[in-house]
Amino acid sequence: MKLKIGITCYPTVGGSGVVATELGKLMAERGHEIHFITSSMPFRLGKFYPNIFFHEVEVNNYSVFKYPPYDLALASKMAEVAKRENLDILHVHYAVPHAVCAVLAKQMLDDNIKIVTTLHGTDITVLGYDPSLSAMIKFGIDKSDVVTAVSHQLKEDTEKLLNIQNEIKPIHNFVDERVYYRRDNDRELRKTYGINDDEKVIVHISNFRPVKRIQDVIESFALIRKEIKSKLLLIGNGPELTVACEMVNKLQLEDDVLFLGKQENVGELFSICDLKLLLSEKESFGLVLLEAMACGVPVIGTNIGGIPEVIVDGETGYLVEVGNTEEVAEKAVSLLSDFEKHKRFSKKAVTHVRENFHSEKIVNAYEDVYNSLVKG
Ligand code: GMT
Repeated sequence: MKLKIGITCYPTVGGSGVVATELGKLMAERGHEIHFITSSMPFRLGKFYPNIFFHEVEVNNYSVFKYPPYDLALASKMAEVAKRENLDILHVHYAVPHAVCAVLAKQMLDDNIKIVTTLHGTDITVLGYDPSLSAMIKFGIDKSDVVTAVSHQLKEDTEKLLNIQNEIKPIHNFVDERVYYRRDNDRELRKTYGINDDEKVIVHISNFRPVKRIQDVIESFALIRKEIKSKLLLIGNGPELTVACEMVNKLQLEDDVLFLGKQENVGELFSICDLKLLLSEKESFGLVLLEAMACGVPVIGTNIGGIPEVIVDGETGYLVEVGNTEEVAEKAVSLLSDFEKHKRFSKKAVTHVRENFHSEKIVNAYEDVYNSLVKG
C-alpha cells in the first residue's frame, strides 16, 4: 500500500537529519509520497524526486513575542499539510519539540493520523535530565503511536529515565551504500592535501560539541604520531573548534592536523583514511562510525551509549574507555602498523555494515512500522 508520510527533523543538524532525509528518499523510491515539514530544505535532499515535497515552517516574529514561536508554527504547518495532503503518518525525529508538535497537530485535526517518533539521543541523554522538559518529553513519547530508538541502549536509557509506558522499538541507523563505499581516488586526493605516501590518515568528523571530547582525539593523535607517520583530518564545525585549534598549536601539530571544515562528500574523504576516531562521552549510535566502516575504514570508539552496538571490538575496530587516550594510541598503533591486520579489519568493517545496517533491511523495518499502523 502506498502511503503519504510527513517527515519532520532538524534538517541541517548531524546524523538525525541525515537519517531522516535518507529514509524519506528511500521511501519515495519505494513509491510512497513524502512531505518534509521542516524549517529549511533538508541538506541531503539532493536530486529531484517527483514524489517528495518540502513544506517550509515559517515563524513570524511579532513584537509581542519575546521568543519566535517555532513549535506552534510547526504544529500548525503539520496540521495544515496533513489535512490538505491527506497524510497517513507523521514521522518525527526527536521527541522535543517534534513529537509534542505532532500530538498538537493531531488534536487540531481531530483525525486518526498516526505519529511515529524516532529518538536519536540528545533529546533523552541531555534534555531528559532537565526537569523543566522531562515531563514534556515523556508526554510526546507516550502519546506517539509508535516510538523507535536508534539503539538498544537508548531504548533502555529512555525507559529508565522517563518511566515510559509506551513500547520503544530499537531500529538501528543505516547508510546508503550507493554513497558510502571505498573509492579508488586515494593518491590524487591525498596529494591535494599534501599527504605523503608513507603517512597514515586518521579522521574525526563531528559537530565539535563538548560531548565529542575533541581534546581526547588530538591528544590520542599526538601519541600515535610519535610512533607512526600520520596526519589527522578534522572535519566539521562547532563550539569546540577554537579549543581544538589552540591545542593543535600548543602541541605543535600544525603541520599534521588538517582542519577541513564542513564537508559534503565524506564518502570520498573516507576513501583516503586508515582509521576513524569517535571518543565521545555520550553517543546514542554514532552514525559516522557506520559511514567510515562502509568505506572500509576501521574505527576506534568509546565504550558508551550505542557505540558497542556498532563496533565489533577486535574485528571492525576497537572499543576504549572514555578519556583513556593511551589506550586509543596503543590500539591505533597496533592496527596501523600491521598491514594484514588492518586489511582484515577493513574488510570486516564493510561486510559488518552490509550485513547488519544495510539500508534495505532498516528501511524495511520502518516500512513494517508504517504498515502496522495503517492496517491496524
Ligand atoms: O551527535 C550530535 O550532536 C548530533 C545528533 C543529531 O541530531 O544528529 O546525533 C544523535 O543522532 C545521531 C543519529 O541517530 C546519532 O548517530 C548520534 O549518536 C546522536 N548523538 C548523541 O547521542 C550525542
